[in-house]
Amino acid sequence: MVRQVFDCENREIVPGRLVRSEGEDSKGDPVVDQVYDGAGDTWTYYKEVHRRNSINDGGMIIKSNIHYGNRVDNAFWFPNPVKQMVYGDGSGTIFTNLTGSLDVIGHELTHGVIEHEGNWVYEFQSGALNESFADVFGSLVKQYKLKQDVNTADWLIGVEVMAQPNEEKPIYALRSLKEPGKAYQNHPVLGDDPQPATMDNYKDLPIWEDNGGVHINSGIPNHAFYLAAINFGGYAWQKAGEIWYRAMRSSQLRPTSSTPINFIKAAEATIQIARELFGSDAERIVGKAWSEVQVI
Ligand code: ASN
Ligand code: ZN
Repeated sequence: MVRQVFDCENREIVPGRLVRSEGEDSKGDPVVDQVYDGAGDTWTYYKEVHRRNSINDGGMIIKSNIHYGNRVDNAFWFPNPVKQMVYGDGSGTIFTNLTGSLDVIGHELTHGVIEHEGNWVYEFQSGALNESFADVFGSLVKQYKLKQDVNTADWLIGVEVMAQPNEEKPIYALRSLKEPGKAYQNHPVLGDDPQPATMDNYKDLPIWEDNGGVHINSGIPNHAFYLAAINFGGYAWQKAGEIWYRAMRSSQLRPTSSTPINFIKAAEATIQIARELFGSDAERIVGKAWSEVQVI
């Protein structure tokens, strides 16, 4: 594994100043160390569980930029041709510094992995699948690191990075795969968690609202993954995670310019891969999960 951490020193210029390279000791900024360790945990997850060598499966350097801009409330993968991670420090109203949650780091780096596989267009159902797979693997990176089984995992994204503006009504997390729509309530800026868990609550949004709801309708495939993992039991990365990983790489989920992928195609691909990898019981478990969220 090869990592580099860059400090943007509150400017919005990428890359920032190189402050830590692979194998070097920590130099005192805890944010540098968090992102260095989190990138390492993500690399280790993909290598040990799915035998993938880094974001491009070709050993590429994982570059992380921290202290990006002034109190920026976001973290994101800068796509091709930059191919680097960027993390803001958070405003203290919505988020604290975005390197604080390993599942957020795993989520963002998974956007890089997806770019090198199906490269699912970031809008409507295709974008919601891009978001969902980023959440699934973000959560799995954390579960693997903590060796949590499906029952001990919290299935939440971003617990540690949520600012707590209201002590009486704690804000738990940014998203929940277990209970989409219940990650937070009465947030002073974000309001209530808008995620549906099933297709009867699918939000048909225009492109200018969250790219057609990519962070909203992702609750549906997120919950399908959760239900499949719970029914397999044990460690989620061993069966459900491997099936979803193979689906991410599958030719079945390669979009063409005329036909984007969608939830039904993701369901069909994961069901078929479940049978090929683990047999008919697995096929039934994955099929039941997608039918419980009303995709099939
Ligand atoms: N943090 C966000 C995400 O990874 C950035 C974005 O909206 N693309 O989904
Ligand atoms: Zn994302």
